[in-house]
Amino acid sequence: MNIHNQTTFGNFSPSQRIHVQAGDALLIVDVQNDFLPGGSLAVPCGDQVVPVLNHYISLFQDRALPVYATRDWHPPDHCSFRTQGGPWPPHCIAGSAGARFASGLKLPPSATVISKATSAGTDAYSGFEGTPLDDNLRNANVQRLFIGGLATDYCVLNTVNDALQHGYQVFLLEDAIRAVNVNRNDGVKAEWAMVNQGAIPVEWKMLS
Ligand code: VGL
Ligand code: ZN
Repeated sequence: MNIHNQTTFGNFSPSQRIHVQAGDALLIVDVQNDFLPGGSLAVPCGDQVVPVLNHYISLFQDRALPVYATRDWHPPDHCSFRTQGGPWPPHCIAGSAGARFASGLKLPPSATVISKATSAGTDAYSGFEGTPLDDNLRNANVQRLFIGGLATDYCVLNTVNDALQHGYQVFLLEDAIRAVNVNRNDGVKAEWAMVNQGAIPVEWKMLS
């Protein structure tokens, strides 16, 4: 089933092309080694988002539009770790190899990096939680966000929902997200939840 066959989204019909323009920004969520196959919290097929995101990066770079990248950046005793009673294996420990952006991700030098969940006692699945992301976007006059990355059912979901709450128009890059799927269908459920909140699902071929 392809979400694009279902309906229209707000003012957009799925056949319409979306012109990437001033006021737009690319927001890449947590494309870090620990979330890729072989990492400590591997997202199935998480590596597949990398080449697709590189296409989006090129498009935004070519138009001199801003690129933002969030990263999970935990202390070694973070509350989300099983060692501390949390749900996850230790992952994305600040400064570790696992916390580095995927080596194949062609982040431009001008990209703004946003670190999140940096203190032991609080988790943050959203790139807006406890970070300067909203201020940065406002200062850059960003109105529309094109969001992709990992993982669909956690940090992408929460970042997209917060972006909508903050008043941004959100385009969800459906070909550049992958889910953890702790429970079967968590990923598709998350996609529907984001669309239900107002995110517009797009894929590479729809942009111009
Ligand atoms: C994430 C689980 C734990 C994510 C971060 O980036 O989606 N998932 N920490
Ligand atoms: Zn985490």
